[in-house]
Amino acid sequence: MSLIASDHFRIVVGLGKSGMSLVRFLANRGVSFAVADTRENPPELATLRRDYPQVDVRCGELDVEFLCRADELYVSPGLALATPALQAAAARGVKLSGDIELFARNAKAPIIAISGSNAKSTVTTLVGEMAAAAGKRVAVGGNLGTPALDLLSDDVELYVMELSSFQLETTDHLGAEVATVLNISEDHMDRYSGLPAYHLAKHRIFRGARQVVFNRQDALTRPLLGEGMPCWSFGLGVPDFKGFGLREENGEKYLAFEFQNLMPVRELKIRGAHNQANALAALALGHAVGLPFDAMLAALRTFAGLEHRCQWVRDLDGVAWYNDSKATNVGAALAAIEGLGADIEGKLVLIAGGDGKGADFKDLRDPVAANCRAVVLMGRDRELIAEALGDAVPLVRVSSLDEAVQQCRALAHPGDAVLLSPACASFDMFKNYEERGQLFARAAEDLA
Ligand code: LK2
Repeated sequence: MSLIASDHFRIVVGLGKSGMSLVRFLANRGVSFAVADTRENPPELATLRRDYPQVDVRCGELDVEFLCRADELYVSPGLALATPALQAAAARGVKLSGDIELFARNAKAPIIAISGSNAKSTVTTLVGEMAAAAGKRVAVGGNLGTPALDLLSDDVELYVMELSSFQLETTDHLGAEVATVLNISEDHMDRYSGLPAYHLAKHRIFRGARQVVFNRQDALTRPLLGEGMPCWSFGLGVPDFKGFGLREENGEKYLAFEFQNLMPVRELKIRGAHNQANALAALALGHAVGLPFDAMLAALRTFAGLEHRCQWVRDLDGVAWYNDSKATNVGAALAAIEGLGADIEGKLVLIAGGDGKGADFKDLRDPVAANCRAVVLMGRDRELIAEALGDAVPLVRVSSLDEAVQQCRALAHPGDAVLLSPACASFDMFKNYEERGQLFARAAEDLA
């Protein structure tokens, strides 16, 4: 039975991946709806016309009168709620909502909800594998992979959801069994007035949550209204009551819970301190929903990391090539530069640049000076990065990814690593970060 009344009229605003999942959901439940998109030719238009020819679709500039025919709009995460036409409709009493709100209203199994500026895909995937290893019928998706509404099924026992700040902005009441904001660092400053507004959007994940996981090393991840809610924590320090952390014993470093050592850190396949924090966060989330430690640790031992996330591509003439195209903000690039930089004999040759989304790149300067031989800059905001880096290391400007790869080959010495970790979104030059990563990997593989 659907939990939404069918005598109402809805409009799906934005016809991308999640827009299409909304269309399927509403159509299957017999709800009357229309579709609007700001673009003349949205990506899923052909699919919509083929599968749902009866649906009214309006492309191009949003028409307030049309939007006001609906009592609820389901707004794409790609469209700012501050868009004047949306605000005009809201002022006339139209409710602004989104796919995650609809998902939360209809999900019948517990939800593990994961947000943060970085590592949310890694932790979401890890928790999903932990649940599967524990024999749970688990559904994993949201901001990564399958859109939330496509996961809904009466067979599912546990939902593991990655949620972006944009998705949370259109979600009133998530009601997660356990929710976390893994970390907060600057991102999307083209859509938020500043860090406080971004922080506020992320913290909507805690609405209606029964338990919380927070990061002891990042105060911005603590819920402000945590009273009465069971709180678990993770961090790289020694853990205390209800905490996951690291403990050293006889020269061996362990993942630990409270006063119990769980597993030597060296058994993890994913490298770097940030990945140890990711493993601890996943353990905390899994423990909160009662997953047994043996299954969770087995999943940790086999997980080798995500595509486009500091992914090894090839070795050539003593140089290792890594694809970290998923680094779409400064915090992510820093984790890769410091993590990989500490792991290699030589230095890094870094490829950075793209759509900086209004970021301040100054935090890159010292880690780049310490870890990089040179930086190859591309994309719309390359001069902003150049300015922030100053004379820390040699800078090379290029106008294509292929050219970047050629330059890296010439710059790198044996023992070095080439790292694509752009600290920027890809939309100025590519369809998305996946396409950027694939083209990089192909260009690197094609080097003779
Ligand atoms: O900001 S996003 O959540 N993701 C990008 C980022 O983190 O910068 C990914 C960057 C990359 O290089 O791949 C985001 C941006 C734009 C979006 C979106 C999510 C546009 C969209 C859906 C989701 O559809 C556009 C429809 C507009 C009517």
